[in-house]
Amino acid sequence: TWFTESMEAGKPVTVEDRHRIGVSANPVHVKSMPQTMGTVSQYACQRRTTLKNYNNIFTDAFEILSQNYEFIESEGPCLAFMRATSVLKSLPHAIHSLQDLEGLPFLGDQTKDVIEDILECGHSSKVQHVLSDDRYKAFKLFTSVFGVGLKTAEKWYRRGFRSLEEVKADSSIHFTKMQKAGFLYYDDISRAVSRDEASAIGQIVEDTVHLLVPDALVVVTGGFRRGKEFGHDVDFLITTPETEKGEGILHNVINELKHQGILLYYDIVDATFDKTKLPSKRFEAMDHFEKCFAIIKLNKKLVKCDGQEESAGGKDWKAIRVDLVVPPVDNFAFALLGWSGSRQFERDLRRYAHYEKKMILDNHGLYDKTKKTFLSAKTENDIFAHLGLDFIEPWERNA
Ligand code: DCT
Ligand code: MG
Repeated sequence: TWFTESMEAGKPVTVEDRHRIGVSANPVHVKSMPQTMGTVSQYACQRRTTLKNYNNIFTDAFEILSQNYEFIESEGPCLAFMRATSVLKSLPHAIHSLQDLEGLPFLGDQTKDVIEDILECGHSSKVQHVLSDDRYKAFKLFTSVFGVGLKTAEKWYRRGFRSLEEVKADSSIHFTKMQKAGFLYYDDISRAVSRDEASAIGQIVEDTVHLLVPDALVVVTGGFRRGKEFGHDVDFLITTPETEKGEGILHNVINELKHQGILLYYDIVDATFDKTKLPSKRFEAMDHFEKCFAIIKLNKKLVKCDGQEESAGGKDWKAIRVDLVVPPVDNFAFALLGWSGSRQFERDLRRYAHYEKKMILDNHGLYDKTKKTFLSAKTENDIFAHLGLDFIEPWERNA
């Protein structure tokens, strides 16, 4: 591993080295494997994963396989490949041989076979097989439409559809409002959102919010907070220091965007927050904050470095997917941590809290089952401290 290599090279192992690989000076006890010096933690929240990925050829393959397992509802292997992907992304070096995998968590026989294949012939036959599979191709295509999840993809696949044209042409299908927008703006929203486009959207959202509540806080979360150059949407948290001032803020922001004529689609989900309820153990469960899934019409003139790519129909705007989430100020730190992702980082934060700390973490709060009490937090730092974890910067959460 890189660790023994650097030791053989006689280089002292620095604190920075430890931080890069996510090994603290006092590694926590992990039940399922020995925690020796240089061991990569089984939890993404104890690793530092930047966007620099030395193992793309393997993780790209793993991601295709894990998505295929998701499509065929094979949960165990899906999770196994997601976890292995995440471990490889955290490594500060490329894998060159099977020996390099020794001691790494979640790199079992299944994943080793794929790596061996790629090391030997440059590609994985298993991946090639999936890429040419009818079901995989159809699911990949159908779920690329905004508002289409696994259930709908399954339905369309079973009815024999294989292309979006076939789906659109069938007059017996009832589309949701979301799916109608998904088809209408498909060319734009299936294309990645750039960082400059995200900034332009951020300016619009911020200006609009501040017009209504000057001291409201508007923070970009999701992939762009983690430093990504591209994303599939732009995620924002909006909160007001005093709860009363925030009353109706989301509805007012939406009305204002409508008034500006740039709101192409929106779906407001009202808050269903109930303080008496314990945090949910299920990660995939949606949080209870008031939120809005929207599509905003972004004038290309507002984008600093507009790409050379011609937009569909030569229009001077691009439709952008935007999520606005409005947590109460007391939950802000938890909402920020939850919405910053990555999804794997969040899953492992919760798994770590549960198994190592007997705590339940979600987007609303942190509950200590031993003390039978909620632990409050003003900042993300507070939450990491409650969990006994070293702070991981947002750009190190690309697990
Ligand atoms: N999230 C959450 N609960 C949900 C959905 C998402 O807590 N029901 C979190 C996990 C990641 C974060 O919000 C943002 O979600 P995405 O926009 O889907 O992910 P992303 O990392 O921003 O990826 P992309 O760059 O593709 O937008
Ligand atoms: Mg996002």
